[in-house]
This record gives sequence, structure tokens and C-alpha cells, in this order.
Amino acid sequence: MTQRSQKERKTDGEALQGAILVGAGEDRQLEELARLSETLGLEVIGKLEQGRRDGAGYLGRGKREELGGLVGVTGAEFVVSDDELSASQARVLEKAAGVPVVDRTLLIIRIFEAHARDAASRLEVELAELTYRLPRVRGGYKALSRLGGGGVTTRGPGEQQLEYDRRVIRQRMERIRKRLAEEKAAREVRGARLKKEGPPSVVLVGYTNAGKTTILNTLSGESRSTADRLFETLETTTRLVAGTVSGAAGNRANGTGSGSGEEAPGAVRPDFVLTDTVGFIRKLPTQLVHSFASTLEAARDADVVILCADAASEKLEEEIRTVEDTLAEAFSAEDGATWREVVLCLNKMDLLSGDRRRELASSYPDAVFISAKRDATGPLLGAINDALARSRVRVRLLIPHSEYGAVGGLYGRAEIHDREDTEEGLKLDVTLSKPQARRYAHYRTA
Ligand SMILES: Nc1nc2c(ncn2[C@@H]2O[C@H](COP(=O)(O)OP(=O)(O)OP(=O)(O)O)[C@@H](O)[C@H]2O)c(=O)[nH]1
Ligand SMILES: [Mg+2]
Repeated sequence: MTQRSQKERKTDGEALQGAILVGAGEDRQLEELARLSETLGLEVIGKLEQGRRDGAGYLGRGKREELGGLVGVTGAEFVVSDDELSASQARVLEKAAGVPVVDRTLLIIRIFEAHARDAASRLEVELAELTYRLPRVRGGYKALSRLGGGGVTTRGPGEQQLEYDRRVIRQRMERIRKRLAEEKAAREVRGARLKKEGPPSVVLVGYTNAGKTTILNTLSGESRSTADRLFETLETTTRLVAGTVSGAAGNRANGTGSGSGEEAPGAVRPDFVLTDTVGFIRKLPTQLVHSFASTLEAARDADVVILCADAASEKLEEEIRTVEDTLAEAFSAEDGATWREVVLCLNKMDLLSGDRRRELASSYPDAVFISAKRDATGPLLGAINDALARSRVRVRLLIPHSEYGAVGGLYGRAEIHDREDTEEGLKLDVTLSKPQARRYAHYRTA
């Protein structure tokens, strides 16, 4: 247990909102909860943990009493729980604590709300918030209005919004779902156009704060916002990374790590489009799954997926697994996972000791090791290039006369080695990306 008095917390005359973190059950991780809380401007001034989760009040009776005492001593304004609470659990805990209780789900929703920049992500967050609020309307769950109302975020709902009745909430949810469905359809049309004509696509996915946006900025010369906060990026962004002809990548190829695929001077690398996505987190609130729709679509449609991880994280292994599991779950309905090229990219190597680097190199023999902040992304470019080459296959197709229209989809992206008009139809010898080859699988011939 750690605690400090309220006086000590006041810096520069400005008091931060103090919070006490509580975690119950084996799957608790208060360090990450602390980072989430700090991202929202709360200051962690105490922690309480328990190995077993209590059905009625999340913490057991004894721990609840302890919590009440701790709130009194520290003058905390919030209690933050590491798991989502039911309305009644929150009430029991709130009664014991004497201050509003914020659960992990609400905390993450508020972070998303504060960081959402474009219209679609705002709608997605609003939908998540309403989904969360619906079963809690009657309870008058205090934290809903208090957190975010006190300057933490300016867009948090005010008191009147609590008077929304369920019917109004449901109507609003319905309208948002419709708008999001329209957005998605528009995205698919845009995506289809890009796929048909554009260069190959590479997507960056990974745990929040892994450095995805930093990598995008380094590779594309952009300057999108990056920060040492969780969920900094809440929309997908796509940028062209121009290819290299003979050694133009020389200044980039000064990577720190070993790993495969260092970009050789003089290597010719084609253009590709690189997409930055929303980071994942463990115990992702189900209400926010919608917010990951465009991230998941981008990952599904890409020729190459870069799974980016913070090599300096103490929970590296778990963070990689969370991303893999989330993607696997999202794609479980499809057979796509096996044909996709995945490159594991361990970032922030500059923060590691030589020993730790060697250790990681042996635990992750197929990974590329980089430091995006130091501009050391050469090994990644090399690995992308190799993966793009691997992601293409040479096939023979026979397209019947009646289906000539299908040929149009090949131009631009397929490399056509040979074509022959025969009585059965058009015979093509082409190199395609694997996803494309899959779409044309029914035309394949020996
Ligand atoms: N030391 C070090 N820090 C890095 C490196 N790459 C990124 N960072 C820092 O890590 C933090 C997170 O970087 P971002 O690029 O915002 O991470 P992200 O994966 O886009 O995070 P979300 O958008 O929240 O999912 C920032 O403070 C970066 O400056 C690196 O190679 N070394
Ligand atoms: Mg980002």
C-alpha cells in the first residue's frame, strides 16, 4: 500500500484529482491501471489489492472498510477499480469509500473520449458510453458525471444528461449505429478502390504506446501526434512510403538491432502504403469493440501486418499475446490469418541494456529490432520489403469469356507475365498478392 497526504500532492498551487486504485482477482494489474489513470490526469495516491473478487462489492467487507479509511487519510476524490463493476457493486463500493468509484471501463471510455479527433471516432466513443450507461441509468452512478466533469475532459456528460431515459438512449444508439454503418460502407468503397489500383498495403498494429505512430512518422516523414499516454491515436491514418531506388535509404538504414532484413544499400524497394491504427489493451471493454472496427478492417485487408511492441515493457510477452489474441478472435470467422504476412517488430531498443537485447534476440529470433525514436528503422524497411515479396505468389488463371469483367481488378496491382486468349477464355500467368490470389482462387488452373 502506498499513500501520501493531500498536502504533498499540491504542486504549483494546483491540486490534481487524487485517486486510489483497487484491484481484486488474479487478473489484476495496477501498474497499467495507474498509467490509464494518469493519462486522464488523475494522480494515484494509494492502492489496495485483493486476490479474490467479491460478488457484492468487488472488494470484500474488510478491504472495503480499509478503503474507506484510506480515502479519509489521503483525501482521495476517486476510487478506480481494475475491472468493470455492475451498478450494484459500484454502489456498495461507493458507499464504503464515500467518493465516486470509476471502473476500468469508464476510465478507458473517458480516455477515448478525450482523444477522439475525427467524427467517426467520436460517434464510436459516444456509442460505447451509451452502451455502458444504459444498465446504469437508474442507479445514478455518480462517477459517470463526476469524472470528466471536473476539467479532466471537457466533453464529459453533464448532470442533465443523466436524465436521459432509456428510450432516448436507445434511440440515439440506433442513430449512431446507422451513421457508423454508412461510414463503414464508404470506407469499404474507398478501400476497394485503393486495393485495385494502389501500391501494396502494410498495417501497424500493437499494444497502446508501443510506438506505432512514431514508426509511421519516421517512415513517412509525417508528424502525427505521439505521446507517452495510452490511446493517443484513435483513428487509422494511411500514408504513402515512397520506395527506394539504389541506396536512397542509406540515411535511414542505421538500425541498432540485429534481426532479419537490414535494408541493403542499393536495394530497390517498391512504394507501399502504411496504416497506423488504434492500440489494443488487455481486458478491452466490450463497449469499445466498435472503436476498433477500422483497425481490424485495416489489419484484415493488408498485405503485410507489422505487429509492433514496446521491447522495454515489463509485460512484453503479455502485450504481444493480447494483440495476437484480439486479432485472432476478430478473424476467427475467416480463414485469413494463415495467409497474412506478419512481421514482429520490437521497438524502443534504445532503452535496453546489451544483455536484455541479446536475451530478446534469442527469445524472438524472427523479430526485427528497432528504435523508431532514433530514426533507426532500416531493419524494419528491410523486413517489410522481404514480407511484401513473400506476400506475393505467381499463379495461372483461366478467366472464362463470360467473366472478362474480373480481369479489370487485376490491372495495376498484378504483374502480368503472359496472357493468351484461348477458346476456353483468357489464360494469364500473373504474380498477385496473397489476398488477391485468394479472391481469384476460383479461376486458378494448373
Ligand atoms: N525511447 C523510445 N521511445 C519511443 C520510441 N518509439 C516511440 N517512443 C515513445 O513512446 C511513446 C508512445 O509512442 P506512440 O508512437 O505515440 O505510440 P503508439 O503505439 O502510436 O500509441 P497509441 O497511439 O496510444 O496506441 C511516445 O512517448 C514516443 O516518443 C523509441 O524507439 N524509443
Ligand atoms: Mg499512436
